[in-house]
Amino acid sequence: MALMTEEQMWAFELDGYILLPSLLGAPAAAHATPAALAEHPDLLAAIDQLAGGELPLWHRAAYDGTEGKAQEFHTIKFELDRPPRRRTKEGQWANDLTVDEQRRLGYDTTSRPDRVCVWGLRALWAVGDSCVVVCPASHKANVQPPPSMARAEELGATERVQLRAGDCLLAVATTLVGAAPGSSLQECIFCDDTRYPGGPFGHGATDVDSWLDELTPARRALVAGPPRGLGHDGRPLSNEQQLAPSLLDVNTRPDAPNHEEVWFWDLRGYLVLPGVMDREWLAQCNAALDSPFAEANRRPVGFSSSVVGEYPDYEGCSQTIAPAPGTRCTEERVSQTWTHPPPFSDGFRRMIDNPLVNARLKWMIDPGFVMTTCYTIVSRDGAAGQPLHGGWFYGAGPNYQFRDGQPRTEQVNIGWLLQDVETATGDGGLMLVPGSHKARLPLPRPKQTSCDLPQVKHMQGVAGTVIMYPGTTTHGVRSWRNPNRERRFVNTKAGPNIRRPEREAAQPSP
Ligand SMILES: O=C(O)CCC(=O)C(=O)O
Repeated sequence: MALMTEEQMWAFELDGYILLPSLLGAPAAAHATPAALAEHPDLLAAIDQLAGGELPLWHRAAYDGTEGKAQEFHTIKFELDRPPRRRTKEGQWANDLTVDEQRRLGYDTTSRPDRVCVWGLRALWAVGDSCVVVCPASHKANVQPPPSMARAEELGATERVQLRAGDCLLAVATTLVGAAPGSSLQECIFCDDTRYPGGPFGHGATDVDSWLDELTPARRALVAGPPRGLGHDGRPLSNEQQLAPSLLDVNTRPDAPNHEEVWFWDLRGYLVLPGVMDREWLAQCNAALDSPFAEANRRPVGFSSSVVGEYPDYEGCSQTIAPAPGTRCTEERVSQTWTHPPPFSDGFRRMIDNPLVNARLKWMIDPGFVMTTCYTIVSRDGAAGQPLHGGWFYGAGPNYQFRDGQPRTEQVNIGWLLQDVETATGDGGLMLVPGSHKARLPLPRPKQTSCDLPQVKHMQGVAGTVIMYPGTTTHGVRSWRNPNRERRFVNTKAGPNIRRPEREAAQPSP
């Protein structure tokens, strides 16, 4: 098996799965025994490259520089967690998504600051031509439970991956995956061998500890644990009970956040709200932008090195973000749109207190959020876009976390579409890398070409749509190529109310 490329490693970390094509020919796949599939050397090599390796043990006691004391390493090794089996259920997630399963086989970004630990992997071998429905980035989901596969597809949270017989889809064990109808899949689940050492296909056997039998049932339950998934009172625990208290669990008010929306936001790092602006409101903003006042206040955005980089003439730069060939046509903006006098600013000031947007900002940031900025982009045909930026690899900035059962971020960008955006007609505009608000690896291509990675999504939509995303979701702008209409997009931003206190006037000393 060839070495995984940087792009494949990045994609696996971002989306929690990878397709390993043609590991076997179709006839060999159809006749392979389950054991042969589980032990296929190319599959094991891929697992080792994506999740294996050596963990340095950075304990002072193990390595304090004393002569003769060597740094100790732990070699990560995966073994079959259970017997391989044929996936017979179609149209449903394959994952047993109890919290217990997540802890045991999950994707762990918090144990170590220096790396991610993958505790479990799921290989789906196509023994005949198949299709797997995947929910990218669900290996990092913080919100339980996920919608059914059909609903997740409706929400646009899934991808369909076509497999030819002999291909193998390798996923983090907690990435949501499932067979589409007509698929023929053999499943092998692998587990990190040291996390749950136990007998073959059985873990945590405690009945060898006979001293436990001497304890009262109450003490025994506290030492050995109640049967998996049950509380100490013997009642089954729900997923929510096994998680930190969540805003979704306790909040039964009529304006409580919508569970699916919070799930989608946490998973994909954006939310699309169609129909926020009606025709009259759109007309008001567009008329303001047609006015001589707007014409006089449009300012081109200079070619900063962040756009042009080492390519002042866009040589080597992807056409996805370059200006029209032979031109240096740039984006234009009406800055600080809210601060301009009425009536120009009237339609834009309505964006400050829109109830649909603000209801979301309450749970995306916190109920004390503030609006921090507003600018309007009015780019002509041929205008350059912006390379991908945003995300914690690219400078200290707004972050994304999930704390106390709810999402938190320091900046939400709110994009207001003042006209339709369609890739087919040459429109450019906002692009996002879904799931990148939690990415742990930097983009695998230079900034002038990373916009062409297949994981980048062009955000199309009809006029009146609002697109919300944390500033830390990696984003950029496709160049605008439409002679019939210019780009009209308002960008407002909100964040927590972090204010520097006024400096106290120097007090004369008594
Ligand atoms: O113009 C856009 O759609 C995105 C603007 C942007 O990149 C930003 O606000 O950081």
